[in-house]
Amino acid sequence: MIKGFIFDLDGVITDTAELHFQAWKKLSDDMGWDFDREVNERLRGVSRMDSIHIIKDHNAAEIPEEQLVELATRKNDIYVNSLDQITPKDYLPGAQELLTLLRQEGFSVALGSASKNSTKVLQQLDAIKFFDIIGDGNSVSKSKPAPDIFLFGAGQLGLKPEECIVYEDAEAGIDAAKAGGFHAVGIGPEERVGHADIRFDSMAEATLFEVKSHFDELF
Ligand code: B16
Ligand code: MG
Repeated sequence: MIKGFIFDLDGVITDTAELHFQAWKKLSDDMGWDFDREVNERLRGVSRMDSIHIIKDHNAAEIPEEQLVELATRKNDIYVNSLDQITPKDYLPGAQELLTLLRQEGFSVALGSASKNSTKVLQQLDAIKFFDIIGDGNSVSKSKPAPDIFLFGAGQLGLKPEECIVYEDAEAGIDAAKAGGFHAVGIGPEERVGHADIRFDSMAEATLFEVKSHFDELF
């Protein structure tokens, strides 16, 4: 039986991808690096340090690990400053309604994000109240596609993976959910999240009604 839901943050609850893009773009411009939206797509759901490695490799730049950490920190400072502009108007369509309904129906709810800034983002959205547990980049060391972040969330909720549905927008996030034995809802195009148990183009379509209909025998 389904007792809990675990949500990714960026691309599921809100679209921080644009703010990540602007911060990486500023850093890349300062460094004389090429960085565009196509490369940014490859950073979806990927941790900060893995992200800078992808950007470095894309530019065939040779930079010692120590300096990469400094550069990632510089990007993060720009990103964190930009989070002040997020308001409760910035939920992805359907996300706030779904979280409200899950609270009303008494489901357990956890966050399972790669971001180390998730608490700040949830505060800006006024979304802390929707979550029993916040699992994020500070909670585990192995990032997606390892299932650790979702196993952490389920464990903290006192639930087994098969009792939880994970919402994810990243390819590596669906891999992580499946590796952990969770039911997976994919948000986004077929080529990215087509391997989820069920896929929707957007959160607006991924309602509790639709998900309950799909996993009918589990409710
Ligand atoms: P931070 P998610 C991910 O969020 C973003 O999609 C990804 O672009 C970012 O690099 C990662 O968080 C780490 O974020 O630098 O704030 O720790 O989709 O896992 O919620
Ligand atoms: Mg995401």
